[in-house]
Amino acid sequence: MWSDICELLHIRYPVFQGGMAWIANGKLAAAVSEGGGLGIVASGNAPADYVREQIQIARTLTDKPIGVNIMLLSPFADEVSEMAAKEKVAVITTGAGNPSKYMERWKNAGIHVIPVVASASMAKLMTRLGASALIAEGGESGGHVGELTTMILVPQVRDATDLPVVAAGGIADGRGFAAAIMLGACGVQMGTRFLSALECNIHPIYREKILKAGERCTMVTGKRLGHPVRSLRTVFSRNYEKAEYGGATDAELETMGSGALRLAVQEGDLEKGCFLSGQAASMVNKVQPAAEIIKEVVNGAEICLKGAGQWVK
Ligand code: TUI
Repeated sequence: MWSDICELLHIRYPVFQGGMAWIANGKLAAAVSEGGGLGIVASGNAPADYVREQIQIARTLTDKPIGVNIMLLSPFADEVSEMAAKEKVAVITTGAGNPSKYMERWKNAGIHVIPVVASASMAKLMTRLGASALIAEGGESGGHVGELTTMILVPQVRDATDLPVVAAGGIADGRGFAAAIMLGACGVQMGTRFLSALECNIHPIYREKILKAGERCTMVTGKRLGHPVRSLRTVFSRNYEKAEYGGATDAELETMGSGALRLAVQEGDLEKGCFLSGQAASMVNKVQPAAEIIKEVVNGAEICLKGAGQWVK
């Protein structure tokens, strides 16, 4: 597998690791980049100092390109944005909003800006503002989700821009990768599949929940507050849903949600923690090094794509 995005970013395989808040640290990002993909340090709601430290950790572990994901709802988005520009990371991806106001600064620092878009109109805007590529993320993904599925979003983003498109949401093996190529993508981003990477430092309870997850393992909560989030179906997410539709105030919901990502990742707290996960959790069944995950997915896609000719007589 080789595509425009490999050329552009100097990576071996067109595989990005999603910028998962509290999870995608310097160690995981470096392992993915060493494996030939693009490792991404997540900022989530963390201050700039923490994110800078993680970039530095990644840089001690690999000399390959790494990216930083900026979560635009974060109270620290401004300072993380400035820090990432000063650090001159290879790539900035963004999530959960519109990064327009930062784009000029990042581009002037020589950084490739690759925003996550959840619609074709956002894809057009980001193209106009000088993005290097786009990530089209469907609602099968974990965390903050848009309305459209990957199947519907990717072809429409393909038609809306001439930029390279990376598909995300629901992709966890070679078949998903090959399907994304058919929809017009030139690469994929995976988050949930990397939750089982050896180098991914999540609580053993979180990892176990992902490995054992069945096909109806996730649900979306948070629509009432305008921030729909996909997570594992747990005591916490069921209680949150009950509160959401059972008359809890906005302030009560905010209190339930605050700190919930950290409690899942670091404490494995099934009652107060929010275990973000995509629908693909049911396809994640083994712990293996990040580099092996990349190889397996790429090999699987190659087999699918090479065999695709059989359908045309
Ligand atoms: O950002 C994500 N996934 C995330 S962010 C996150 S942390 C969080 N914590 C609490 C509440 C909310 C988030 C956990 N997971 N994925 C990228 C993504 N971006 N998916 C969808 C979008 C998106 C949606 C709307 C991007 C742009 C957009 O445009 C809105 C606008 O302003 O026009």
